Amino acid sequence: MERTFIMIKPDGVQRNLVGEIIKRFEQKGFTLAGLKLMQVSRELAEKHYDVHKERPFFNSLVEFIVSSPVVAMVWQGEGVVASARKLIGATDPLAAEPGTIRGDFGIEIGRNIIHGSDAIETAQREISLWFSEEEICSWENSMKPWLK
Ligand code: 3AN
Repeated sequence: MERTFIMIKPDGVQRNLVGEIIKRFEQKGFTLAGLKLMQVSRELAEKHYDVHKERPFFNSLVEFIVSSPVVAMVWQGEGVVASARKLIGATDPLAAEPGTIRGDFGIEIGRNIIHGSDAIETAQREISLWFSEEEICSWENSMKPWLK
C-alpha cells in the first residue's frame, strides 16, 4: 500500500488548520495510518531537510520547524504521494491554485502551512525518520463494513 508523509508546520497548527487539512485528506478518500503532535528536535529537522542543506533558506526553515509543535501524519492509499502534492498545491502559496491547501490558506513561501513527500522513495525515507513501526497502523486485518 502506497504511503506518504505529511507534516502540518507550526503556522498551520497555530492557525487552527489541523482539522481542515485532515478533513481534506479524509474526504479525498485516503486512510490515516499515523498521527502525532510533536515538538521537533533540531536533529530531526536537520535530517528531514538534509537535501536543502546548501540552500540559503535552510537555517530559517529548520528554525521555523523547531519553533513550535507540528502535526506529523502518515496517509495511505492508491497514488497518495502524487495526489497529496496536488491537494497541497505549489510550494509558493501565491502561485498555488485556489482549491489547494496552500492556495486557499497561505501567502508566504516561508510559511507554507504543510509539507508532503515529493516522491515514493522520499516518502519511505521520511516515514521511517518520523515514525517507528509501532506508531503506524497497517489496517490490513481491519474490518471496515461501514464503508461498504
Ligand atoms: P515543497 O515543500 O513544495 O516540496 P521544496 O522541497 O522545494 O518545496 O522546499 C522545501 C521547503 O523549503 C518548502 N516547503 C518551503 O517551506 C521552503 N522553501 C522553499 N523555497 C523557499 C524559498 N525560496 N524561501 C524560503 N523558503 C523556501
